[in-house]
Amino acid sequence: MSFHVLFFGALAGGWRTWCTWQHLAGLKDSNDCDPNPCVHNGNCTDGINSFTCTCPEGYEGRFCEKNINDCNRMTRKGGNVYLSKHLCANGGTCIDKVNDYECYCAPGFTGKDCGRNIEDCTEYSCLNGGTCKDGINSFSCHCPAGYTGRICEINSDDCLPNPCENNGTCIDGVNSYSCVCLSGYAGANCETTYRDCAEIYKNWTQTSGVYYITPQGAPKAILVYCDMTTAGGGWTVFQRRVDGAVTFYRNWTEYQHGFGNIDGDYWLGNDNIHMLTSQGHYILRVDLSDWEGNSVWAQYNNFTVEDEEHKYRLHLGAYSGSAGDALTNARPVYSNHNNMYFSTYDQNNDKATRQWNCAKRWQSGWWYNNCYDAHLNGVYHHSCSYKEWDGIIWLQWKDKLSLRTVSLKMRPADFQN
Ligand SMILES: [Ca+2]
Ligand SMILES: [Ca+2]
Ligand SMILES: [Ca+2]
Ligand SMILES: [Ca+2]
Repeated sequence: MSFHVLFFGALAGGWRTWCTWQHLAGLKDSNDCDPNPCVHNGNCTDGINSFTCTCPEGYEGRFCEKNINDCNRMTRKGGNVYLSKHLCANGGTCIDKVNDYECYCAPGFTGKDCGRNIEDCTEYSCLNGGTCKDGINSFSCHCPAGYTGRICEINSDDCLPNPCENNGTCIDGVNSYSCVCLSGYAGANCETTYRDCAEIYKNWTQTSGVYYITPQGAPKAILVYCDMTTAGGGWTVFQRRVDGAVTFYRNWTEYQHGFGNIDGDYWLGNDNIHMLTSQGHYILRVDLSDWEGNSVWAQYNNFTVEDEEHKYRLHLGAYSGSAGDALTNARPVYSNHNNMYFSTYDQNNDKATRQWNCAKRWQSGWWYNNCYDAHLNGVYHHSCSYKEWDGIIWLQWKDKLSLRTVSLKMRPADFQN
């Protein structure tokens, strides 16, 4: 009995297994991999009424239909899982590919992950020796002294504000400048002035010509002709007659301020002559020539001319020279000019014994006495024709004949060339 029960028990269990097998066999399970349900070349494994897709790298999903987003790839480090931070760095845009990704980099970056800053500096980026520093899609220049601008292209203007004094012209350099000085000025900034032609001779040039000088007390520089050759040079010429182009029949104010052409016939002006002779001990030199080509000279020590208040009174010391002394040792019948006041036709300060206005009578401005032995501002005659007093006269040389050229000049008594 017991065996019987056991048998049937065993039989019952076996039956069920068998039945299951019989049942499945009876359905004849088909190949679920035919046709291959796996896309993207996934490998299909048939199961009982099922299949399994083994996907190639880059795909997932039941049918391998899903392209894994490689832009959100998780990486594993030290037991932590996180989204890779290095995918498309520096603002690059990630495009998913099959088992791959591609980065479209922001401007200025390159590399698989846009991690590399493109070098924007070339040897031509910065001019004039500037140093280039790479930036993001840009560069900056560190400029050497004297240059500015984005690429050091601008030579900064060292002439602003103008460092040159006395109307000197500034020439911009590289982190430097140079001044082109007006005649009569010198020094790096044209700051040096000269009080007379003797200083120009000693400190600047020994070439005769027109220069600016600034006598002590002068409100501004004045143009003069410097005679740098006669008797050692250094002469400040304050009167000159060479061609008669300028009339010397002028009024008080004109003689006060000066007139004429500085490179021809001119009178420097009584105020200027006064300022010049007030600077120290000056000597006066007179150079004369006649119409036959002869020339003579005269010099006087202690030459001074007083100011306007004292009517530009003339003072002269000892004479020397070859012309004869027509200014201080005049024959008594005529005139000694030493200590005389200046006269013009509109301001008569002469000592004429007749009822004359010497300046008007002889058409000149001069240190008249009664009226003259020397008359160097007289009318210019263009020939040697005898004029009997009228003209440019130096009585002690040519008597009453008018001369061809004359110049009056001064120089410090202690001048040494
Ligand atoms: Ca199957
Ligand atoms: Ca992908
Ligand atoms: Ca760069
Ligand atoms: Ca410059």
